[in-house]
Amino acid sequence: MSESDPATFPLERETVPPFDHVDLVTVRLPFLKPFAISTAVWTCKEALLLRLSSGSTVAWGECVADPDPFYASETTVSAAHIIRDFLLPLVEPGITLSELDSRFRHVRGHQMAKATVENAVVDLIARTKDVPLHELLGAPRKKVPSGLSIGLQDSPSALVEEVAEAVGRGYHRIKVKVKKGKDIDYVSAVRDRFPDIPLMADANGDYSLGDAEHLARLDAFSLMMIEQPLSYSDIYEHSILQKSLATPLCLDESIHGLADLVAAIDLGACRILNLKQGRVGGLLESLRLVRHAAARGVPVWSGGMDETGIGRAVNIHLQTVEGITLPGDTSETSHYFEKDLVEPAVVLDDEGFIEVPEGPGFGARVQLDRLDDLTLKRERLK
Ligand code: OSB
Ligand code: MG
Repeated sequence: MSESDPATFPLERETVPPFDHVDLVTVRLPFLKPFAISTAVWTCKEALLLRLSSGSTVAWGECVADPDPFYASETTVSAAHIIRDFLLPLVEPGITLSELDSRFRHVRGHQMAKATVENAVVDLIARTKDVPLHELLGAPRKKVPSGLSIGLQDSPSALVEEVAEAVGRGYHRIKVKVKKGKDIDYVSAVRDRFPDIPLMADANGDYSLGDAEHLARLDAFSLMMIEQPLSYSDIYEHSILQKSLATPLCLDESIHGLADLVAAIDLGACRILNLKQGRVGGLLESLRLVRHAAARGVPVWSGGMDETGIGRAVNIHLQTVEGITLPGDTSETSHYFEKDLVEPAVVLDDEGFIEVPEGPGFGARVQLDRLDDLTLKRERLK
């Protein structure tokens, strides 16, 4: 393909730098408070990190998989297996990212494992060239808007309190988790107190098509969107549900790559996309999704997986890309953690915006003493 081929991104022509060592590091960061969604309650962030080193240059990729398969089928342990035994052997210095992407397609699924390796390779490229990640993505430095995802609460009033705190901090939009039995009353209480804030709800697949009439009651609350009301594996039923709802549907779990997005938009199942780069196999595939969504007039925002400072920084860089048009799920570090792996922490400015961290690669600097304190396991792969 030629330089000017619109089907390619400059990132695809970057080449894999040589590297000396590869390590998998599992870390566990306690949450300040438990985070509950319809399918799980987490009290800590357990993450698999991939470390690549080349001389004194160290690059990182954070895997967005949880230790359990309650959000997606991949886990930290399945990702370690796929990375060690299938993906890393395909990573050859000198090949382009386009070639790496083709090689990875031979491995079916396992997008989170693929994204981990891709993220580490892209960070190594950026650090080797001494450029920030957003530059490799073809985007200018800019502040990105903030957004908060608030977990399931014990009562509508507890939720209203959480929302009030977030509004006070200046978050640009607020997402509340919902599930059967914790939905209409909860959203209604928030709307009563805050009639005008940009607000949305995320069900993580808790409902079925039989709940269509019930879900239509959410139309009364001017939500920006309802995220993933139906099964993690469904696209088609969302298209049926959308016909009986005024509120736009947003897909998260169901979208694993460009082909899923094309199908979902064509079917009318996805009017807004929650893009998690780790869920779709990495940054390059993310650029493809953003371009397709923009061409179809579908707004995109960057989701989050309550990442450590490594993945959080990657999500911030990604949001500099044109076509990511809505505030996402990028919160301050202090919402989740007392102690993170990196400096500086993510903070909101006076207007609720987030700065892209300065420096090469994803920018934030891993603090080795904290990493040691938070490490559960290390495995040298090379
Ligand atoms: O559904 O978007 C989700 C966290 C873990 C798993 C799934 C989801 C989430 C979030 C939190 O909503 C987003 C964040 O703060 O990173
Ligand atoms: Mg979601």
